[in-house]
Amino acid sequence: MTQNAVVADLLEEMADRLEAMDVEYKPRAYRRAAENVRGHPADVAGLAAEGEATVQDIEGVGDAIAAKLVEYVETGAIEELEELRAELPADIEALTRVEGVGPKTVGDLYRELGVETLDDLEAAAEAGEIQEVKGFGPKTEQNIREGIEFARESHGRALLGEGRPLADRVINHLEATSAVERAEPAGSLRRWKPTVGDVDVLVGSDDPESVFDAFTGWDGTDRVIEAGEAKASVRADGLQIDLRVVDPAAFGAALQYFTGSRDHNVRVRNRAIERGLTMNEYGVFDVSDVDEAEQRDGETTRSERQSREREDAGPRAGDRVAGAAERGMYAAVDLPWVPPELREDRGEVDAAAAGDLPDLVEEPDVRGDLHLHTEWSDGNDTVAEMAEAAAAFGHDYIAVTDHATGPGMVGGVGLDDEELLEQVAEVREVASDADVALFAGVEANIDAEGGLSVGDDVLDELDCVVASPHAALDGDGTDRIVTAIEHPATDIVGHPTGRQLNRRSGLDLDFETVGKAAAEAGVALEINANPRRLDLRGAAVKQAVEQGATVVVDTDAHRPESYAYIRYGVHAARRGWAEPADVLNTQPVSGVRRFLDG
Ligand code: DGT
Ligand code: CA
Ligand code: CA
Ligand code: ZN
Repeated sequence: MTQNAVVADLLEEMADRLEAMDVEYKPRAYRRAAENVRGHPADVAGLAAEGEATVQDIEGVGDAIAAKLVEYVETGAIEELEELRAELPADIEALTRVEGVGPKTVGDLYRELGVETLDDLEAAAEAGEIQEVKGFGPKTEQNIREGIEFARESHGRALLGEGRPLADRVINHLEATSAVERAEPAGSLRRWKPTVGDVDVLVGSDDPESVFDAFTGWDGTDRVIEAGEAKASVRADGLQIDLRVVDPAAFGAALQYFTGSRDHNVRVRNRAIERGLTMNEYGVFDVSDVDEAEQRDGETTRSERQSREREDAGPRAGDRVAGAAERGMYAAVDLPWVPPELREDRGEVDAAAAGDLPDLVEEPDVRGDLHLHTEWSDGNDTVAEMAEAAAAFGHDYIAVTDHATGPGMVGGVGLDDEELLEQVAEVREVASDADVALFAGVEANIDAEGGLSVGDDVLDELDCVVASPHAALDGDGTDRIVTAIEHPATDIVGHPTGRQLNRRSGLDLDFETVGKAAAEAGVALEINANPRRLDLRGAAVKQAVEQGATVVVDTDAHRPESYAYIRYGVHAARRGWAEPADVLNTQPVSGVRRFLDG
């Protein structure tokens, strides 16, 4: 997104929210300004930096809106917008994707029924509550109900954090069916990609019919989309699940094929071709006695590949040399098994061939969580409760890192310097009698210049300083983040890009530069495991770790249940080729203390 589009989106959100609050005239003015900003040839943020007078040259931008644009450029936020968001905490962008639901409807349904999300809207419609609201009727309610699914789908990709639990549930159900020999997730879900197009599940069975019956009859299934001989698709929780059932003798081959990625599979298949073998979803076959024409060199065009795939789908020729186990598929082309998280064609096949695959970090390696919130800021629970829950989860240590005040913090959420010192005292007291070690910390805001929003004397009192960007999250942020890394008090950079999946792409960072700076300063780069963020993402982790940077997998938990998000972060680390030694919180508490002190 260009800067102008970002600014236009904010103005449009202002318009929507003002309209939802039944404010007159202003929404139209904001929409008109948004349209003109979007189409303006020059960089509007740059104009705004020159002052209100300059930005008023844009058609439809009067003094009030000009002041907001200048405010945004200077502070990274528009205070009135933040206030409107706090006053009407509904996901207006998602809700207005439902046909027939405009900002006014969002305002009405929030005030009358507390509807904030698509899930809330669906629940209210199912319960017949919407038709009871003044100005609404059964017809409107019915239309809303029918529009919700499309609104969800139109969003495109689902979060891994939604797809994984769904896959776990359906696989549990299938495994209880006696006809199922093996059931595994496949596709992007098995590679732990942060977003998934659908949920792919693979079953090995001699009795596909019983498996499909169990699948389409599952009580989690909302609707059967397609039910064929070898594949069925259903909709569940707003996601599509594709189930394929294969002969157990070919399960490993199908698992390898349907895990992807396509580009990874092309590389592996080329090794088969080099060895006079064919490789497809049914196995690896030695065709040297069967069909000379099948043997080609590694360079194949896309259309050749596609025509071969069509042939492969037919009867299998030659002797099957692998197929039941996935490991055997790789062994047949002289490779060790490649963990699914690495199968993105980022050099993993060459590394495997050279015996250089990383020894990836695993979920049980993680011993603590260094970024979480309590009721001191916007968390749900006390310090003592979060400590107790961490011990129950199996952690050895946590850092309590509530928000500090500063840019991006709304409605008095963050702690000022005095409150931070009070909290340190409480953390020390809880620590004296807890089953986990506690670090007293803060999540400080990184301002537009890379400075931290907490006084230096207070930072000195804290064990663990997480510095995070919360506002002005677009454009190149490399200098800003490097400045924050170089602040002597910074221990961890939290969610370094500030991205939110499906919502905003966050800062552009040069991860080589950031990784090098972090390595030099002894600062850890966070892999925020919250499934809405997964920030840093795998590719960025790989670049940073190659520069010698340490990463840390944190959940940013605001309640005890969120400690379980850690697995998404660990798999993001694995997508970044991280080994245990690259990850700060695989260390025992003594090692972490040394890192934080250093
Ligand atoms: P997604 O669903 O968009 O998140 O991404 P994937 O990777 O799960 O893609 P999907 O669901 O279309 O297919 C699952 C895997 O199956 C994919 O990673 C590779 C494999 N696959 C599916 N269709 C083809 C194909 O026509 N050719 C090749 N080479 N592989 C395929
Ligand atoms: Ca998929
Ligand atoms: Ca699929
Ligand atoms: Zn946080």
